[in-house]
Amino acid sequence: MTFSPLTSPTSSRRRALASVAVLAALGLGASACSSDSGDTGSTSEGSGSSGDYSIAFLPKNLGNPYFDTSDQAAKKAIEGFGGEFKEVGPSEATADGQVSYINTLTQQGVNAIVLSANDVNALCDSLKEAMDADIKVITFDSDVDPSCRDAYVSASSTDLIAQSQVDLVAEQIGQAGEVAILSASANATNQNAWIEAMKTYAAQKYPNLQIVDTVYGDDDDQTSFDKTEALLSTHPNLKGIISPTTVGIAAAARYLSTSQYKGKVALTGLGTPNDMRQYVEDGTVTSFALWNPADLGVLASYTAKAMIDGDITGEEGDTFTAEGLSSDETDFTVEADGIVTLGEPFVFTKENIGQFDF
Ligand code: RAM
Repeated sequence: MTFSPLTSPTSSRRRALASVAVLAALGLGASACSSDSGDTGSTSEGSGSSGDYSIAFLPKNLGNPYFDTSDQAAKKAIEGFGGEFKEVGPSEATADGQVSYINTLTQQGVNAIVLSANDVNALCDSLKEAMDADIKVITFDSDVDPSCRDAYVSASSTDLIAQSQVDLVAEQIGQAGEVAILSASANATNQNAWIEAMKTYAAQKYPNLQIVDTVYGDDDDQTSFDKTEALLSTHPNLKGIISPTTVGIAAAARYLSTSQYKGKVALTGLGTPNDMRQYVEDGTVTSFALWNPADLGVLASYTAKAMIDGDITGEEGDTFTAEGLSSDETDFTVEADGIVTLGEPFVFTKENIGQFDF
């Protein structure tokens, strides 16, 4: 599947993107009230009738625009098929913060938990308890060990995500020089897989490009900003930064935009068009990549539904359908290790960024 609506604008894409924008403007799915798990995060209850589809989304952290977009789209999809959407999550992107929510959701007896994991192993005990209680466990965006979930909904392949970011930075720095990585949290499964693949690919394809450092901004805006400043003073010859996180790249762009490094040190990675627009327009950033986080939320919702319905079990070759993706794609097949893949990363530039609103 490709992210075709982004490459060739159609009225259906415009409608899909417009609906995301309207939901965002209304603030749906982003309301905060006190949680019953004792964490400092929050809960957002959906209003649909529960049926058999009581589905809880657990992002890495709340207040992250990427997850706001995916979870708002999930809410719409789940309520569209008669289910009840709920979003819970910690304020900081830590595994500890997620465990208490998983335990609470298990006690509540939801039908499915859909989570983006802050750690590959640390959530496993609580997720296995959830599965033992007949709760379907779907990871999306960031996986856990395959033994601790039923299926993983991935934005794209690890290699494609890694290669697109390395190619972008290589193109911007003339394929040579020092590059550093500003990641999310140190244990994030998705970023760690992408970083490993980036290092392998860069060493093979760009022998004169050296990845000299990896630092962690914890998907926290201020920490990411401070780590960018520190990177630039630690590595005076740095030519480029890759930040494979929407929070990190936005904070790094903000730092660079008013610094002496603007236009001299390249910045790319994974960002949302809305976060990055001003930095593309002011020349701080040339290009960056992502997929549509709303589509990821919708696909994860339909994966949960298919699993609750017993249409799929996570076995390779299982097929199911999803509705409402911006690509008009409907048919999906479970791959090896219970993986469902959305599509390919898309590159945003000054020329196309105006077409997107998420
Ligand atoms: C941040 C999170 C998320 C990642 C995106 C690209 O929002 O770390 O897990 O997929 O960036």
